[in-house]
Amino acid sequence: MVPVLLAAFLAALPGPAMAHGGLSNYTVGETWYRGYDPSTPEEDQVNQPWLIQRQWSTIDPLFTPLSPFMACNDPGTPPPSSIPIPAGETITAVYYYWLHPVGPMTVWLSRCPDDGCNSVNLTEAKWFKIWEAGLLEGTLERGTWYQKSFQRWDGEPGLWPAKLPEALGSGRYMIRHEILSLHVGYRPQFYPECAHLEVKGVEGKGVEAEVPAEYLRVFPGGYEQDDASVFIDIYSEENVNTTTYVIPGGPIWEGLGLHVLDEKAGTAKGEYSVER
Ligand SMILES: *[C@@H]1O[C@H](CO)[C@@H](O)[C@H](O)[C@H]1NC(C)=O
Ligand SMILES: *[C@@H]1O[C@H](CO)[C@@H](O)[C@H](O)[C@H]1NC(C)=O
Ligand SMILES: *[C@@H]1O[C@H](CO)[C@@H](O)[C@H](O)[C@H]1NC(C)=O
Ligand SMILES: [Cu+2]
Repeated sequence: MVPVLLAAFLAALPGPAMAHGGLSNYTVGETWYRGYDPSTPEEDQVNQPWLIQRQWSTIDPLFTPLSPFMACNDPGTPPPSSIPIPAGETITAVYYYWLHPVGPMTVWLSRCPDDGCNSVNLTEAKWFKIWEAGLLEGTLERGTWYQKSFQRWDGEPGLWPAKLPEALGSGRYMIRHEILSLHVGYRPQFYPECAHLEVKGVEGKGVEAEVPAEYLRVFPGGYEQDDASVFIDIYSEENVNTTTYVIPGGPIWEGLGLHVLDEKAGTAKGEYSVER
């Protein structure tokens, strides 16, 4: 009886509620940029001039930080276009039906060579973190994670704004959004997606060229297989009173000049009005 009721309950939930998820669209100011959609045919999307996001084939997560697709998901094929954006501007990632509540969210940038991002070997790309948010208050299990404030059950889009450093050099970049969901003990779920950016910033190289090596990460490899922030059971007895959580991937380099704490305090909803 119980399984039947459960099935009926789940069937009654809106569309993708059973599923996992991913980053659907981006906005910069009033402009929408459509991302890849794994639920519509590949041939309608790859090589389309509007595509600015690397291809991801499924809303399912990667279950290990050693996945060869940790950088930009599977298959991570590059798009034909990129999002034009000034340095210092905010880019907002748009998700629909993000339903997981626990774990950190991070945003990363990687500068591409002058000939663009398409030839980049993703497993060698060096990324620096520009945004992060984890546990905002309370304990690991019962407290509030930014991811929980980002969760939307009502079909409205979840909005995730992040500001680019103001002193970036003009050029091509990849931006990588990663949600790490920790609602299953010792079974992390990684949801990375990448888009291509054409940044108008300072001439030539900017602050990105100065990021110290210890702040750069490659994926896979950016998180250790035994990272205690990745392999964690938030429900364990030893964690029952734990109110701190170290976001994996190292800190954000202060030299980037980002006001990270202000952004962390912000809420994931209601900051922008969105036309769907
Ligand atoms: C947002 O993404 C969805 C899914 O990829 C797509 O169907 C929709 O057209 C996008 N919205 C806009 C305004 O581009
Ligand atoms: C990408 O880089 C990895 C690691 O250096 C290397 O093993 C692999 O052969 C490279 N792939 C291509 C297509 O060059
Ligand atoms: C958690 O806190 C409660 C209340 O202070 C205490 O009784 C309990 O022993 C603590 N448990 C652990 C594992 O620290
Ligand atoms: Cu999921």
